[in-house]
Amino acid sequence: MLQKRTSGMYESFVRSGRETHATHYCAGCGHGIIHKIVAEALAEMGLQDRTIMVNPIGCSVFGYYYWDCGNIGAAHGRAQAVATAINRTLRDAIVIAYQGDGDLAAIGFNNTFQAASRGEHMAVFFANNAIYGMTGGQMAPTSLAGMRTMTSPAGRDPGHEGYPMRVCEVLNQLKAPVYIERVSVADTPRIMRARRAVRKALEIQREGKGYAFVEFISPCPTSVGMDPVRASRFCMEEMEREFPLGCLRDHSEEALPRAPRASAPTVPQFFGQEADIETAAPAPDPAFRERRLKFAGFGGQGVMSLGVCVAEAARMERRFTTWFPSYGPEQRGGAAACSVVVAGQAIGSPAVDRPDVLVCMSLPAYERFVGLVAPGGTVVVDDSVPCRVAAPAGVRVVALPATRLATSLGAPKAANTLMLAALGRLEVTGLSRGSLLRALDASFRNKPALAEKNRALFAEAEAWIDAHPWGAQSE
Ligand SMILES: Cc1ncc(C[n+]2csc(CCOP(=O)(O)OP(=O)(O)O)c2C)c(N)n1
Repeated sequence: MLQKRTSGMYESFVRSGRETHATHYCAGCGHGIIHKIVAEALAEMGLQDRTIMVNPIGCSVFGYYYWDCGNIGAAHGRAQAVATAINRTLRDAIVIAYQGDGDLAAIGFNNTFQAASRGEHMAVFFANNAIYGMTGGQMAPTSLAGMRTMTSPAGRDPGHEGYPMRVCEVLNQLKAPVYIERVSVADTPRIMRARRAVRKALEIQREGKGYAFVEFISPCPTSVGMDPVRASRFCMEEMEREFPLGCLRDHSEEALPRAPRASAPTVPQFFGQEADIETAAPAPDPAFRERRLKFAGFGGQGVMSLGVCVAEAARMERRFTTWFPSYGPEQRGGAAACSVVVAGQAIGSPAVDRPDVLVCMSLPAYERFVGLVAPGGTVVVDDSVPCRVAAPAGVRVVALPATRLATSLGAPKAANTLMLAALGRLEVTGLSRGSLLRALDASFRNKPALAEKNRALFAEAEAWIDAHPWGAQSE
């Protein structure tokens, strides 16, 4: 049966255009076997069209040349973080993270542990060959005591390098995982057992029951410096002593399928509960043009709360929104920036690399971000900032005397409120003046005197803006 071609794999592997029917794996490598049994299971269970495989770094990085399903690459060790994002966005997808021991148990261990602890809905296939294969045989967390590797030429010394890490046993301390099993692909009976484990893990995904982890003891003849037969014996005799095979946990009977996503998820409010603020879920509106905004300045200038106000106004209008802060190391005076996205549908990433709108309250902020503004975008800058760096072509720059005006009105710390008014007048947020003002009010809900003062400042800023048409200031 294992000799048969499976439709879970492509017919040819066009990796380099030379040998399209051969794999890039060395003779006797376990990765090829695991690829095959995973592909077979996907095809036979009819899951290919729903599956997204996440391949991080290691010998299996080219998984996408083999598995005929969705594939996404991840940075070294980050497969389960990426798998988490996919699975939370595409809830019907079957998500698989396929990782080696260096990837999963060294650089990526925290990702592994946290995803397992959260009980993310994914199948993790962990190829443990006790060594870093791709990079030429360095010691891995799972290298055996006494094992010679490139970085432990005298043999792994537990007193110096620690003991081999038993990942299944560590994960078995956690509450959330549904299924944890260690199998091997070192000989045919073991491969048959491994096939069952793969199907079990995928079954758990199909039923939406949670986190399933399968470790494969897998030979790496090249890096352990043995021929394929000896490398398989090494797996069965030495590795299995350290990593006993078997099922550590199977809660698949008791585990409940995950509940469908609530049609109206509760929305956290940026400024806490308040009776007159609606808490309704965002209303999808694909026609709404997504706005990506960046607010930047020094800590203490209020750029963070300015971003929060815009996000809160968006929430009040039942837009989808994110607010994503980025702090410098100091709380006061250091660089501070935040990104806000206002959208009519679910937001893929809260990071704003190419803002449509940039609000700058300091020179370093201006110089750092102005070049990133998207064509057709707008920069609103405090006029104390000398704009020596030109904005990209097609980007309008508007200078507002926010700090000067706020100071002359007796509220030097409220320059951010003036910026908010400017955003309203410029109509660059896609949000109404009323919502911006209500969000501003909400931000001072426990300080009525300040709320009133800021409402007045907002109006003063608008009056100033109306008296100084933007056209005259644009570049
Ligand atoms: C951030 C980063 N650090 C280091 C590397 C180098 N690197 C590539 S693969 C690898 C280890 C892979 O070993 P493992 O996860 O055990 O997979 P195998 O190749 O044995 O299947 C390392 C350290 C990298 N690509 N990226």
